[in-house]
Amino acid sequence: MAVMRKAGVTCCVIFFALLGPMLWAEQAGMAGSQSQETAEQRSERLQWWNAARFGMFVHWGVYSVTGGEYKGKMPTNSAEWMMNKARIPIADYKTENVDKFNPTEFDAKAFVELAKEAGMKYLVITAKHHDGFAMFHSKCSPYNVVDATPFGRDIMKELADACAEQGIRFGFYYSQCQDWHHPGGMGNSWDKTIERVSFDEYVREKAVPEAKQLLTDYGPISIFWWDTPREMSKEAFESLHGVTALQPGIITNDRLGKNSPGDYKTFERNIPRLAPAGQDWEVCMPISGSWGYKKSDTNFKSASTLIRNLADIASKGGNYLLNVSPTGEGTLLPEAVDRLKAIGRWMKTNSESIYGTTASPLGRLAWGRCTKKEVGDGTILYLHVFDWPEDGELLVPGLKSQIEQAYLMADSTALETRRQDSGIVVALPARAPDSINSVVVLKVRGALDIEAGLAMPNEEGSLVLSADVAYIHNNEGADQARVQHQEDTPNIGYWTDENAWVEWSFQVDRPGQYEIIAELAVEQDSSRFLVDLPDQQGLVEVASTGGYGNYVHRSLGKFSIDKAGKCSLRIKPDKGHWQPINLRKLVLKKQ
Ligand code: H79
Repeated sequence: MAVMRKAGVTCCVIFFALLGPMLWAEQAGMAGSQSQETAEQRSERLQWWNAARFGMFVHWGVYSVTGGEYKGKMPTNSAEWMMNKARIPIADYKTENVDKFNPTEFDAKAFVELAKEAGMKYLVITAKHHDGFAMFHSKCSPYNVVDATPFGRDIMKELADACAEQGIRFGFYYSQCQDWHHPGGMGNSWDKTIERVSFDEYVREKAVPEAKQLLTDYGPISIFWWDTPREMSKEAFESLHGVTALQPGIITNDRLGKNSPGDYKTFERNIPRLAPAGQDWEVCMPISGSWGYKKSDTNFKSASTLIRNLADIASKGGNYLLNVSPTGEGTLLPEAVDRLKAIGRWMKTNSESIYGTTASPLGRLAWGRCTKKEVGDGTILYLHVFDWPEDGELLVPGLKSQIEQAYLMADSTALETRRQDSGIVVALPARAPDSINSVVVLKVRGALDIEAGLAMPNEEGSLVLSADVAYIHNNEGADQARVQHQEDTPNIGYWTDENAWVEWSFQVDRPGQYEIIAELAVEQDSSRFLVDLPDQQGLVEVASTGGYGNYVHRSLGKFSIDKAGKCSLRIKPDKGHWQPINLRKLVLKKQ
C-alpha cells in the first residue's frame, strides 16, 4: 500500500489496488425470497409487478377510530404511531380504540373497485402494524379484529376475496419487528405492566404463525411487505424469511432485516431524483400527510402532483404505491376519493404510457418526463408533457432516430416531426389536451439512437461530473445528503449521514490515467472518503476549507481507468473519519 503526500496541498491520498470485497462493497445481502432461481425466472416472477407500475397501499387499524387523537391531543403527525407517541398503555388502547373499532360502512367490493378505477393493479394492506393488532382472524392471538372488536369481521379475508374477484393483485403489510402489544415485540418502552419475554419468543409465538396464516388462509398472496427492519438473530430472520416460500410466486420488499434486499428496494415518501440503477424499486407515499387516518390531516396532494408523480416514477423505472387511509367508519374521505377518480380519468386515456413501460432512455427533460416500451423491432417513446411549450415546438434532446409516427395520446391527432442537430422537434397544437400531463407518442423504427444521457468527455478530454447528475444513495430517499444550490450552483450538501454515498455513471473513450479534481467545501477538521473506481480505489483526506461556503479545487490524486465504455465512480464516506462536505463537482483530467 503506497501512501502519497503532496507537499503544499492539505490533501492526503492513500491508494490501494484491491480491497477485500466485504470492506467497501455493501454487505452482500441475503438472497431474495427465491434464492435458487435464475435471472430469467426472477424477471418472470416480477413481470406482472414491473408492468403494473401503480398500486394502492392501505393503512387501516384500530388507531383509525380516533383519527390520531388521544385525550383531545394529536400526539403525532402519522396516526398509526399514536399509541407510541402518546405512550398509551395497552389497557387504554384497548378501551379507547380496540373496543370501539366498528367500521360498519366498510364495503370491500366497493373499496377494490375504487382502486381499480384509479388504475391501480395491486393492493397492499396493513395486516398488522407496529401496534400489534391483527386486522385478520389471527389463530395465535385473540388481539385481532374478529375476536376483540365489535365489528367481528375478517377484513383481510373480505379484501383478499374482493381483489381475487376483480383481478387485483393482493399483498400484506406486516410489521415483523415492532409489536407494542406482545411482551417480546420491539418498541414499547412505556407500558411498565409488560412482563418481558425475548424477541425470539415473540417471533416464534406470534410473528411467524401469523405470517404463516396470512400466507396460507387468504388465497393467492402476491406481495409480502415487511417494515422497519431491526437487528435480529439469524434464527428469527430465517424463520420469518422462510414463511414467504409458502406462496411460490410471491414478491417481497427489502425491509425484513438489515442487509436483506428482498426483491425490491423501497423509498418512503420521497421519489429518488435519478433512476436507481440495476434494481427493482417502489416509492410508497401517503396521499395526504399521515399514513393512517388522521382527523386534522387536510394535507392532500393535488391530483396534478399525484399524476405527475406517477409519470415521474415510471420514467425512472419504478412503481408507485399510493397510500390511502380508511376512517373508523371504513370509508375514505371525499378528498381521497376525488383524487383517485381524477387519476383514473387520466389513466383511462393514458395508461398505455404507464403500464408495461420501462425507464426513460433520455436525459433530463425540461418539459416533463418520458417512458419507453419496446415493441417488435421498434420502440415507443411516451413523452409526458407537463409544461406545454408556448411556441408549439417540443424538443426531444439527443434523439437521432427515425420517427415512424407521432401523435397525441388523447385523440390520436397526428403530429409533424423534424430533425435538427440538437434532437427531434415535435410540432404541437396550441392547446394542451390535458393541463396536468399530455402524452405525445413517438414511434421509432429500429434501435434507439440517442446522444445524451451519460456524461461525455469535453473537447480537452476532461469529464465533468456535476452534483446534479450524481446518484445519491441515501437510505430510502432520506435527505441526509441531497442536492442543494448555493449561488445558483448545485452541490451535494447536508451530507451528515456517513452511510450515504454518491455515484456517477459516465462514458470513457480513452482509458488511462486521470487526475481527479474536486470542487468542494469542508466546514471543520478534515474529512476522509473513498474514491472508488472499477480498477482503483483511494482514501482521500481533505482539510477544512474554512466553511461550507468556501469552495476550493482540490486534487484527489491520479487514478487509472483501464477500459473504455461505461464506467462509474463512487464517493463514500470513511466511517469514523467523515466530516460533512459540500461537493459541487469532480473533473477527471486525462493525463
Ligand atoms: O407504515 C408507515 C410508517 O408507520 C412506517 N412505514 C410506513 C410505510 C414507519 N415506521 N417507522 N418509520 C416509518 C420511520 C420512523 C418514523 C418516525 Fe415518526 C418519525 C417515528 C417517529 C418520528 C412519523 C412521524 C411517524 C411518527 C411521527
